[in-house]
Amino acid sequence: MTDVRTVSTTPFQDQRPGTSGLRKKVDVFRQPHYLENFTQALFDTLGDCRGDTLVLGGDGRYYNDVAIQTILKMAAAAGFGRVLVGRDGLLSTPAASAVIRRHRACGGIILSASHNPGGPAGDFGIKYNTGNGGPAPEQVTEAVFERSQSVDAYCIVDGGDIALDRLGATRLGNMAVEVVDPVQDYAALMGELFDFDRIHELLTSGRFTMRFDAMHAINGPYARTLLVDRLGAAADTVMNGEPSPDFGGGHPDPNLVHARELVELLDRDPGPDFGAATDGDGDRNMILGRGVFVSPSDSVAILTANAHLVPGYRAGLAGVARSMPTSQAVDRVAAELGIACYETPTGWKFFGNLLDAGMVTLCGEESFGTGSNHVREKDGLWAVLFWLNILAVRRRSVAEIVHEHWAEFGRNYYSRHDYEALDGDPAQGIIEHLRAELNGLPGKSLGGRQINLADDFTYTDPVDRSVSQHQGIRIGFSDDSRIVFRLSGTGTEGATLRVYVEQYEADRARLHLDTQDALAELIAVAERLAELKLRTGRNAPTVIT
Ligand code: VG1
Ligand code: CO
Repeated sequence: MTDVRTVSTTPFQDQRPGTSGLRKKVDVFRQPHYLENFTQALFDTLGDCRGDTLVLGGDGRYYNDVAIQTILKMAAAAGFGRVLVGRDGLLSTPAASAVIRRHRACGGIILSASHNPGGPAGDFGIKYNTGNGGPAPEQVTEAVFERSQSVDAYCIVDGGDIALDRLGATRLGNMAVEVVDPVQDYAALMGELFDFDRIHELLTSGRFTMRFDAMHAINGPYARTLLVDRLGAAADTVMNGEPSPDFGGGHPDPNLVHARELVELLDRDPGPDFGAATDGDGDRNMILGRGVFVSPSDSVAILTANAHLVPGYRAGLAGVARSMPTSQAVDRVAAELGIACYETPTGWKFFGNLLDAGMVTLCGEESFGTGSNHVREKDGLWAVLFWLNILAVRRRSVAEIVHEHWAEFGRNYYSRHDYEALDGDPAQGIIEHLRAELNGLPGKSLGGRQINLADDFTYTDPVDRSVSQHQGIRIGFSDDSRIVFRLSGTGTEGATLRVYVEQYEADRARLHLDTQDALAELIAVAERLAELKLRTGRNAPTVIT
């Protein structure tokens, strides 16, 4: 029997989880007792864990290895019966969700700050997922925060570090530590959903080439196993495939700015037919074709429209859901299919109840997130395989599929403008200024458009009726255009204001405009409403996606 040691501590004020777990600079997490306090607050909130199974893994970023050992020793002290930990402490976010579900664990801890940069000067994060495999709902994260504010001691077993480099079981006190293959369960699940024979045929046909950019992050081994070993893609398909603690010094965010190497490859003539990238923890995805970038909002709409071509979804979709700022492209497909489309606040945790209740099958967010009821997280590689399955069946190029989709449903021009690392007060000031204006806006005309909706989005969960307020300022116009303003809940430096702009276009002659040009008038309206230049002191956004 290993001794449990009780260590006294004092609370940290800043342990409230954001959109997706607790994210801070590595230096913050390295403060004595910081990680331990939060972990103890979590275990206290969960209650009696004796005999339970916990899943544990992370995206391999700097501090992952240290944190894993601490959490293992605290889990043993809390009385967990068994911890399933990915080899070398690694699990992508969607794979962790799959492992929780397959092994009926009570929950899991994922160490990641997702697409935020890593390394000693970068970010670290910790997130708890419940037994359904999904991010803990707000009630749970709030309870953990509450507990963190009064935690005065934590429990830990003493002893040396556990070797995590070999599969198999060891013991830590009374707890079993099982080191599992991080890819195996996930790969098996993908094989159940997609037509691997058709995809294999496409990838070995000699008429199709692709590149997958793992961005030096967690998905390298997953992509190599699935795309190269199982599906026959060329050996050089996976680029930046070795996970590294600082993501090769890069920013593991799969968008046109940070995945530039891939974007440049796709721009070459002749470039690959298909390109994709995923983020730090493997849950985000970017899809590219020759000469075309598929906006994430369009991607979820296109997957919905083509889901009947994919074995795992052939039986039909129960419904779909998108986060509030995501474009309404998928709404049009849902209407055509006669299925429900739900609008939830930003963050994957809000899809959990709908998925658990069988009310939706596919979900998506504008922030490069797509997923389904196969797990309870967004899933980057799943989205790539879904696209490959569609491409294999339809034998059309990515551009043709996108353009045909617009021709059928119209196009929702869409863009997000981020103002990063603002001072907290002016950022909050913009939201408060808009809030104060809301009542006077409906009925007003701006830039030739009539406002028919202006509110601060409140969501009532259709399943458990829980209410989430202040989820973003929505301004809707009579022509279905929208502008949304909200503050990010994942940043670690100052405040980030996100401005989301959307405009619907049905005119076939106007389906191929440059996105920023098409949205120029609406962007000007956003500027007028929020006084962005004046209040941010910036002439332009930091990042446009
Ligand atoms: C952002 C995105 C949101 C996403 C969240 C977590 O949150 O906007 O859609 O769910 O990141 O994704 P925020 O609060 O910064 O806007 V990940 O891949 O960073 O876990
Ligand atoms: Co992520």
